[in-house]
Amino acid sequence: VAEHKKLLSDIGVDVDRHAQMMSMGLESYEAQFKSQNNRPKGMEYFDWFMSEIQGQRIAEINKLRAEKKPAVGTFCIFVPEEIIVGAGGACFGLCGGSPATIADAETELPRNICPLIKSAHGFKLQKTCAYTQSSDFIYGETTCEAKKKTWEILNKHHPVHVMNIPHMKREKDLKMWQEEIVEFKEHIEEVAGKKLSLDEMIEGTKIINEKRKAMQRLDSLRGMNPDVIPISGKDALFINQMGFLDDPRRYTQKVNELCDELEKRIDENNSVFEKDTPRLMVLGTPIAPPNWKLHTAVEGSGGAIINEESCIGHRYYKDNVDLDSVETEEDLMKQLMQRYSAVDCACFTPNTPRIDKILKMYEDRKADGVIYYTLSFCHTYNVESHLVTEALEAAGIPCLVIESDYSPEDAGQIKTRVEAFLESI
Ligand code: BJ8
Repeated sequence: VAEHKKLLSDIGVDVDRHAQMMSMGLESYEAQFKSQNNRPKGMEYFDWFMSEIQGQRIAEINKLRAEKKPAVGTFCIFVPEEIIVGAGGACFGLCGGSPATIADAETELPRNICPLIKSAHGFKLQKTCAYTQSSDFIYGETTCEAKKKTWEILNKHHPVHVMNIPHMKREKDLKMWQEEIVEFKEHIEEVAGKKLSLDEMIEGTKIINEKRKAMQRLDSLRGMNPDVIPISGKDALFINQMGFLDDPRRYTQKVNELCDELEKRIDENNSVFEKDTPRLMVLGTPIAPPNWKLHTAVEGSGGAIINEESCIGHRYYKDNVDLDSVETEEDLMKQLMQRYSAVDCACFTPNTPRIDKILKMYEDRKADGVIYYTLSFCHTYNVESHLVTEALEAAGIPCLVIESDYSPEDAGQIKTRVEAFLESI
């Protein structure tokens, strides 16, 4: 413990404040997760990971840094993590799901922007996220206005590398995107102090492909069988959240082990929910830990969440990089661009493939309804909800729209609305 405290202090963490934050987080996890019935045994690993979330994993990342391997923190799924992993480094999501840092952030940022950005910025100002403190640089992107402008301020406190993500997907936009990926690779080479070989990058890509495959497997086991739901939505969400922090090889192995268990549960008809529990999909903005408010409300009101069409969810793992035709570095950069440009974030115009995908996902999963969830002041997802709900209505799909921030105050109101929705379907 003393050694770990020293590491935290060496990387600039405010150790006392961090300890308070961690004990609040662990208490909340204990109350919301451990109390669930009939959890798969494979959740033991993820419970352990939670207990070490700012412990062993932070030590592992800093060991890599000592070997001059890049450590990159991110808030967005456009980061080409294959390149970082190919360089032997670590790519991880940064803390940005807690209300406890927002007041500090508001000393530098306006109040009326999305809570994810404020929470993340506040973690840097407070120095209470050991991941942020462990990163060589933060990956920023130009997806929404609030993020784009926050990078300029965050850069005063921590190095930020901004990648220009276009807002349309025309030929000329995709060409620019590919150039941005090349530039990102050069930045990683600068941090690593060496050139990256094609083989190294292919190896990194294979590791991340395997990780995404394991997440796709989990997605299909939890949501595609109408008779048995072998894991709660809350546990599955947590596994997806941890995918942004854990070592990708170990994570892949643990998710696959859990999936083996879920397959057996399905064979044995062992569901964590009672028969005829309404099966809901969640659409929308990222759900960063410890923001478990929606899942707790739904699953505490007699519903089951079987999928998140979210960046912490399906949008992150739905596509792999096609390596079949890759012979040169340029081929790989093109495949990376193609894979990342298939991400259907609401920052794009038009974004119709997202609507087609949602309708198909709903049909494949034989779901009973959807919740369109957006963070307050996320204009892209909020505005896009109009076209999405219109398409859902035309298809006769019940939908509840929820806009919320990180404060606990609306938890009761959300639960009441969810209960009424569940009764209506
Ligand atoms: S790919 S959704 S992770 S940008 S920060 S857009 S919630 S106002 S996080 Fe996002 Fe990448 Fe898109 Fe996904 Fe809205 Fe907030 Fe902006 Fe946000």
